[in-house]
Parts: sequence; structure tokens; C-alpha cells
Amino acid sequence: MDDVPARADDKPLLQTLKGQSADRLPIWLMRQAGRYLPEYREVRGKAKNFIDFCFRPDLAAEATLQPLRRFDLDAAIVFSDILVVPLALGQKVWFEEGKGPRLEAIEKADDLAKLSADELEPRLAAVYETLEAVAAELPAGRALIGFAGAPWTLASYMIEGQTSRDFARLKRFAYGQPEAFERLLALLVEAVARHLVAQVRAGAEAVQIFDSWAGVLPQPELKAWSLAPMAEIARRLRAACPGIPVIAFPRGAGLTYGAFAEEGAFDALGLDTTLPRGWAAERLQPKTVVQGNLDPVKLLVGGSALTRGVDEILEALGPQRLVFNLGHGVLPETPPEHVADLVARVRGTAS
Ligand code: 1CP
Repeated sequence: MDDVPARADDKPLLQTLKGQSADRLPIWLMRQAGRYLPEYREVRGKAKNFIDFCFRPDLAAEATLQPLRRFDLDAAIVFSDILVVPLALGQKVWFEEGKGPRLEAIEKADDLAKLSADELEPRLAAVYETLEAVAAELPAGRALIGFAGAPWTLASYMIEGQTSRDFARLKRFAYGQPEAFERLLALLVEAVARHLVAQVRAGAEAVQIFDSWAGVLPQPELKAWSLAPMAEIARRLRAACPGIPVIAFPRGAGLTYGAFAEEGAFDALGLDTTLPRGWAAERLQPKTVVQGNLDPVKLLVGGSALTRGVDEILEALGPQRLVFNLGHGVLPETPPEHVADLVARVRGTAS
């Protein structure tokens, strides 16, 4: 039996995130567990609904490990959702099949009084149990990633009540009631930081903070409401868990990615699909590790669109200080064989 767990410093993802040279170029994919895998759809069918799924450690651990059984990936990301945090704060959250998340929307400052972080960790105990179960089964050399939504993106769902096209309700609240909005962000900083600390204590070896909707903010609010809260979360997490690598994914932040790199609070920046790689190599990589940024549609299409896309990234950003990933999540229509092709291409050309 050679199932002695690898030392953390034997794991290529952790080596790269810590700025060390790695044994190989690490790759994992945002939304690598999910509807494009038939085995995912099967375990998903065993739960009453999506929230129940997220809170069933046996099923969630299985979904977390599925992509690693099929593909030679360097990390597992715990199967959960960013919306478990609003749920743990006392907001009503549910998923409508085929439509996505729904929340009982916050409409006015008074509604904030209903939210509290007092019970956060006990309400999210199932997520930590999932991490413990996955950590016990993780194949050697692979890392376990925990995650949370950033305060701005969480606030978007909490105020809009669902996904949005123009974020008009969110922005009206934020610009019109700045004091109440700051209170909401402060509560979310506290909740997300504690949720990440608990994930690390349960076995997460790196964390990613998803700010999926950062790109709808103008300046100076992008710095105030996306960058500053994420940096504060990273600082609190590091104070509690020294050395834990933090990846920030401020999707759509454009030129402000430069400010995220200069902040110095993050070990790596997840680049979205549109960020120019030459600029990232010149302006970001000297200061931080980068992760990204293949267009998920190239993965869906496969063939030469995929191989050319992979090669462009490896050429512009590899092989050091790069974690290979997509620029956003795997799309549900993606053929699983294309993921195998992607991993083979990264392994073949980069090692
Ligand atoms: O029916 C289903 O199976 C629902 C699809 C699904 C899945 C697979 C949802 C609903 N959430 C998840 C899991 C999930 N969500 C993970 C699992 C781990 C992995 O990556 O493999 C992660 C990291 C998330 C994170 C998440 N949830 C984000 C941030 C990342 C991103 O895609 O920008 C966001 C915005 C959500 C909210 C959410 N949950 C689910 C959906 C369909 C959405 C997005 C809705 C929208 O577009 O606004």
C-alpha cells in the first residue's frame, strides 16, 4: 500500500501558489464538478433539491471527487455553492430547477436586521464535514480547494433575489443607501472570512474567492466594494491560518486587475476569459501567480479551437507562475472527452 498522504509541499498546485517552482504545471477547472458529467447528474438525482445536495456530505464529497477519478487534475474544489453563506445568515434561498438561484430579496435597510452571523459555523457544518470526507480520500499529490463568494457578488444575489442582467436594484441600493450597504458588506466580510477559516480547519489547503460580478462596477466602487472587502477577508484568513494560499477571481475587473496585484493580499489572481494575456504577463505576473484563462466555449467546441487556445495560454503565461484554468466555469453542454483532451494538451506541452 503506497497511500501515505503526500506532504503539502509535494503538491504542484500549492507549490505554484506559494511562488515555488513546481514539479509540473498545475491545472484544475472552475465548476469541474457539475452537470456536464453523467455521474454528477446521477448523484444529484439522489438529493431532494440542490440545497439538500450541498448539505449532504456523502453526496457532496462524491461530486467533489468525481472529476479527479476521470481526469488528471491537480486539485479538487469542494462541492458547495456561494449561496450557502446568505442561507447561513438567515436569508431564504432556494433553487428553481432549470432557472437557478432564488432568494427572498433584501429591499430596504431594515431587512438587514434579520441577518446574523451568530449561527454561521453550525449551520454550515455539513460543508466542513464534506471537506473532511474529501481530505481523507484525496489522491496523493492533489490539493483540496475551499471557496466562497466575495461580498459584492453575494450582495448581488441577496439584493436582486436572483441573477440579474443590469444589477439595477443592487446598484440603486448601494449608491442610494451607502451606510446600509457598507453594513451589509461588513457582515459579509465577517461571514466569508469565518466560513473560509472553518473550511481550512476542515482540510482545505487553498481557497478561492469568487467575485463573479465584479465587472459591473465602475471606479472607484470596484476598489471599494470588490477589492477592499476581498483583501480584508484574505488578511483575516491569514491571521487565523498562516500560509494559506488565497486566489482572488474578480471577474471582469479589467485594468483594475493591476490594483488587485499591487494590493499584495492575494497569492494568485484568477484571470477572466477576456483579460489580455500579454498585459497580464507584463503587469500582473511579476507581482502574483496567475490562473486562467481559457474561454469555456473553446473547451465546449474542442478540436483545434481548444488546442490553439491552450497553446496560446502556455506560450503567453507559462510555464512558471501559472495555474491552468478556464476564464469562467465549465459549461453544462461540454463533452467530458474535451476535458480529457485539455488536460493531455497541458501535460504534453508544459512538462
Ligand atoms: O442543478 C445543478 O446541478 C445546479 C448547478 C450548480 C452547480 C453545479 C449550481 C447552482 N452551483 C453549483 C456548484 C458550484 N457553484 C460550485 C462547485 C464546485 C466546482 O466548481 O466544481 C462552485 C465553485 C460554485 C460557485 C458559484 N455559484 C458561483 C461563482 C462562480 C461562477 O460561476 O461565477 C456563482 C455565481 C454561483 C451561484 C449559482 N449557483 C448555481 C448557479 C447556476 C449559479 C449561477 C447563477 C447565475 O448565473 O447567476
